[in-house]
Amino acid sequence: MGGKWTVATVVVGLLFATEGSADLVRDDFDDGVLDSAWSISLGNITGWAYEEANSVLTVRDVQPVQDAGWVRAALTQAVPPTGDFAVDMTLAWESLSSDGCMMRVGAWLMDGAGGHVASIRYSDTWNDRNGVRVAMVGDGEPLWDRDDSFGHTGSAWLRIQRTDDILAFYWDGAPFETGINSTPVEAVQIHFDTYSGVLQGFFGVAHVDHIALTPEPGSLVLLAIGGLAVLRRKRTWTDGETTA
Ligand SMILES: [Ca+2]
Ligand SMILES: [Ca+2]
Repeated sequence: MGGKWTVATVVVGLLFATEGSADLVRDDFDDGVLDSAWSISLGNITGWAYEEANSVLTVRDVQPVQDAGWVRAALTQAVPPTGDFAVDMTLAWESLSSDGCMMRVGAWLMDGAGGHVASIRYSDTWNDRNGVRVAMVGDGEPLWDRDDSFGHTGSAWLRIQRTDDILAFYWDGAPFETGINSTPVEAVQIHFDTYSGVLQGFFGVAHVDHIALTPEPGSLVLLAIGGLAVLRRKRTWTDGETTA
C-alpha cells in the first residue's frame, strides 16, 4: 500500500515536473554565447561565421565547396524520443538584394538513426528568384507553394505540431501543409544551407531569434509511464524479486 502511494506520488510528480520544465529544447540566443548544448556540424563548407548577440543568432558567409550541390552548417540538440510535440522557430533572412542568393534556413526534426522526420524552412533554391516556404515529411518531396515567393528580406514564425501522428505546418500562425509520420523525434536541428553547382548560389544572412521543442500531453504521459517503468525496475532490483 505504501509502495503504491509512493509510485502514484512519483508519477504525479513526474507529470508536474515535466509540465514545469516542458521544453525539451529552448534557446532564445540571449546571453551572447552559443549554448554548448548545440553540436555544430559542417558538411562540404569551407567556412562560415556566426554570432550570438542582441538575442539573435546571426549566420553569414556559409562558403560551399565548389560543385558540391547543397551544403550545410547545422546545429543539433538530442532529445528523448518524443511523439507529439510542437516546434517553434522565429527567423529572418536577407538575400543581400540579389536573386542569386540560394539558401535554406529552418528547423529539421530527425529520428534516432539520423533520418528525416519533418522539417520546415525558408527555402530559396533558385538563382533567379526569391525563396518560398517549404514543409517536408519523412522521405517525401518538399511541399511548397511556388506562388508564395518572399522578398529579399523577410521574417517568419515557423511551427510544426504533431498530434496523433498528424503533422501540421504553420507559417506566421497560419496552417499551410499537413502530413502523417509517427517516428519519434530524437534530435532537433537548425540548418543553414547553400548551394554550389550547376547554379552558383551564395548564402545571404540568417537570423534565428528563438527555437523550442515542447512535448505535447500525449508525450508527457509517455514520459511519465517511462519513468514509472524505470521505478518499477529499480524497486524490483532493490527488493531482490525475481519477477520480470
Ligand atoms: Ca546562448
Ligand atoms: Ca534566389
